[in-house]
Amino acid sequence: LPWVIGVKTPAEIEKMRASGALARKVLDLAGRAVKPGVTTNELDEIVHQASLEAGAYPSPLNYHGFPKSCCTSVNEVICHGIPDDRTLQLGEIINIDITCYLDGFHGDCSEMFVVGDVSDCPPSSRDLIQTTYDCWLQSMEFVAPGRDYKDIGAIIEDYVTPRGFTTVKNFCGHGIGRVFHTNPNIYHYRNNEPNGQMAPGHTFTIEPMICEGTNKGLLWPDEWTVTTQDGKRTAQFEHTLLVTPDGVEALTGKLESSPLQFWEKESEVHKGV
Ligand code: EYF
Ligand code: CO
Ligand code: CO
Repeated sequence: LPWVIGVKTPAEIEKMRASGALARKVLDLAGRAVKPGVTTNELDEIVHQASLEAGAYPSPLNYHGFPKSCCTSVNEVICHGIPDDRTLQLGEIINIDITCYLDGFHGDCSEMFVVGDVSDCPPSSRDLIQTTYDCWLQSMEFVAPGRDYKDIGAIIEDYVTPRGFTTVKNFCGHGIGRVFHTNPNIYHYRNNEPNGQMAPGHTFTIEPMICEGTNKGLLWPDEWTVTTQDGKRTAQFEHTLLVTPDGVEALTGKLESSPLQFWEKESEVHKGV
C-alpha cells in the first residue's frame, strides 16, 4: 500500500543519523578532489575506499547491477553517470551522488561541484545550479508532520518554471532506511498521487533534477547513463531527510568542516545561511 510508510524508532533514527553523516563525509571528500584533469574513476576510488574504511558498503555498487560505488553525472548527464577514465575539464559541472550502507541503514545525498573556479563556469550553469539549490531548499522547508508528500512537487515546479528551467519527471525521490528505495515516491513536479502524509519518524529523500532545456531524458546504450535529449546541462541536489515532531532534520546535512559553495552564500531562499 503506497500510503503506508514505516516509522523509525529512536534507535533506528540514531543509525540513520550515522549513515547520513558518513555519506556526507564521503561526499565532501570526493568533492574536494574535483579538479581539471581528475577522472571520475579517481573520484569513485576515493568514495569506495572511504566507505570501506568507515565500515560501510557503497550502496550503488552492484545495486540492480550498477558497476561503480557512486554516480558521477557531468554537464548534460541527468543521473546515474558511471565513473570512467574521462578527465574533468575546466568549467564543467558535476553531480556526485553518494549512498553509504552502515549498520543496516542507507544514507543518500548528492551535490553539485564546479570544475575550477566559479568564474570558469558559464553564467547559465551558475543560474542553473543556484535555481536547483533554491528550489530544493524551498521544498525542504515545506516538510512537517501532516503535510502531503504529493505537494513537494508543485513547490519545485513553481519555483523553476518562471525562471526558465524544467524539472525531470522520469526519476523521483524515495523513502529510505533498511532498504535503499521504498515508499513514498517523491515526485519533483506538480502531481496528484496519493502518496500519503508526513509523520514524525519518516525518512525519505528529495532530489530534484533541473534542466536548462528539455526535461526529456535519453538512456545511453550502457543502460545506466541518462542525459538530456538536447545536450543542455542539468543539476541536482539530494538529502536524506527525517520528519521531526516540528519539521525536518537533514540527516545528510553539511558538517562544520564541509566546504561552503557559492550557491549557498548567494541563496535567495536562505540568505547567507
Ligand atoms: C537507469 C538504478 C539505475 N538508483 C537510484 C540503480 O536514489 C538514487 N540516487 O539518489 C539512486 C542511485 C543509484 C540507482 C545508483 C544505481 N542505481 C536502478 C534503475 C535504473 C537506473 O538507471
Ligand atoms: Co543519491
Ligand atoms: Co536517492
